[in-house]
Amino acid sequence: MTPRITLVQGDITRLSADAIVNAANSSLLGGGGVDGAIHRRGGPEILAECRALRASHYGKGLPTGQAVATTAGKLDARWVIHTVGPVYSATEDRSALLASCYRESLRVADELGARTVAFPAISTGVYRWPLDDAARIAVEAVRATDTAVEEVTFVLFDDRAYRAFTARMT
Ligand code: AR6
Repeated sequence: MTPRITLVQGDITRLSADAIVNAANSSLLGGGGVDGAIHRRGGPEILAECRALRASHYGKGLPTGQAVATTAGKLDARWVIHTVGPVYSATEDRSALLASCYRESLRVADELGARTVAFPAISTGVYRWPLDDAARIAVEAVRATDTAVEEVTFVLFDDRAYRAFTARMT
């Protein structure tokens, strides 16, 4: 099955879902953007689990395009799924890695038994991926994934991102 897709404009840390996806970096130790917001609102429990995951599995960091889950701390969710988007490159096509973030996050969601998953627009902030292209890759990747997840919500922080995703939904 492929999930139903919903678009919402707003702050992903205010959303309620089984799993909320974080646009993390490979250190798993937090950062700015949506990553900073998730750790701030979710509280220290999330970082503690990230540190433990680093120690047990990801000493060299979580590779780009992969995903891993922790508790959601104080967020209104059961899990946070951390994925590492690629930094945009104008000279190298990294779109398979961006698609992999969505596919791998949904695979982890399936392992957890999550039925509702919220995604931010991965790589479109600090990692500079052009919004229109990122929206196309995100929607195509979710539509191409066979998953038991029933609903995917893209939570777009601003109007520009919301419009870019809306344009890809037709
Ligand atoms: N809710 C939803 N979307 C948000 C929120 C929020 N609270 N805050 C920002 N966005 P970014 P990246 C949007 O930079 O490009 C971090 O430092 C934002 O407007 O968060 O994947 C990590 O630690 C943009 O559209 O993630 C990494 O080092 C989108 O989320 C690096 O940034 C993604 O922007 C990852 O860069």
